[in-house]
Amino acid sequence: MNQPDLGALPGTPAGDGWWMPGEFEAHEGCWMLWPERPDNWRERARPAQAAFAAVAAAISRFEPVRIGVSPAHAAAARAQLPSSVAVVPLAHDDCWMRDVGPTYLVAERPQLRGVHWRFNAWGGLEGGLYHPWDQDERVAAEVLSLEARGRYRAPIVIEGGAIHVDGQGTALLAEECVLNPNRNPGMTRERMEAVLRDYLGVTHFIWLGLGVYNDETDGHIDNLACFVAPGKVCLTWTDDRADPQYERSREAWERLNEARDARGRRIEVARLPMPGPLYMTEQEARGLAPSEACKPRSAGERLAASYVNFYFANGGVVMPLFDAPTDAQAAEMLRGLCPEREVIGVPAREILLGGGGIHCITQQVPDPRAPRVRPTARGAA
Ligand code: KQY
Repeated sequence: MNQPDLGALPGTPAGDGWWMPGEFEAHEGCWMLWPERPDNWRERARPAQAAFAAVAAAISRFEPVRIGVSPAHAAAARAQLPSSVAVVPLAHDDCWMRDVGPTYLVAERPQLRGVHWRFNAWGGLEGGLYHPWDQDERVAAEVLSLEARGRYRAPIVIEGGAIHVDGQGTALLAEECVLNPNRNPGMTRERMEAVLRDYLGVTHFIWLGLGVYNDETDGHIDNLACFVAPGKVCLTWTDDRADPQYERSREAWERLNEARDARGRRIEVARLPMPGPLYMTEQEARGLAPSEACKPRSAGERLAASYVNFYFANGGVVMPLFDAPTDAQAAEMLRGLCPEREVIGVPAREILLGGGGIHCITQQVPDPRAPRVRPTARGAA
């Protein structure tokens, strides 16, 4: 039973004229969280902290970055981060700002609001990734309150990494995750679409099936495919028919080729090569603190690596580096897809070992001053 949330706005974003813009649109800045827990991040999270600091430094070349840090870690984080990155005291259980942070909304006026989704650590007590998650559940509300922005409390469990939009009325989603009963048991696709229309201001859905093989989020879209512009999607891809990712990507490719967006356009699809396959090593697994509170990880586990898990910054693309030959191919493709942006690679294996990528650890704050027109339903554009 959802408790009434007295600090939340009444009504719904769409009803009030708000919508989620595309990530490729102008930003005011970026939020991140600091990795701290020794049961998810090896060697007391030191290698992950170095990787997060490198991501923050790369993004801060393009836009302001704020990073939420538990008070006990504030001094150590400050010492590891460049002075261009602001450190903000913020309690959290782990560090996936994409998933626990607000989904920002824009309107035809220079302000922002945010959606505070319900969070259950990617599946709750049956199959979720850690417990408790009560501090993570509050991160979106804390961030919006720090920024004095209006907050809508959504009635569903979902994570930011499960949602991509084109900012013109289209949402791109994966069934494996968004319709998974471990998030919202008993919820139908129709009801889910109705809630997402209300809270994202979208009018049209492109549903893909399964996400990336062995992705512990149950197939977040942000690891499989993303919009690089309205009408243009990039998809993680392998030509190896024997790889378990092949069928997943092939099916997504077919669905994207058949799809239309909210404005009735066909989707142009670019295939980004998949790295690896990559696996956790003995040494990496040995560096994790044993714990009852966190999903165990072991040597030999396939890692859900994907170049689609990059971050759009103002004038830049910050992409994960995993594996030299495919890194170069993916970077080349992203330069071709986003010729007006500088593409920067940041080593991301340490982030991958914790179960995600650069997109998963970031949350863009849209620029509320960018001129925008409210998306309209198909045919009315
Ligand atoms: O895909 C994402 N947005 C987040 C990955 C979270 C993994 C938790 N271990």
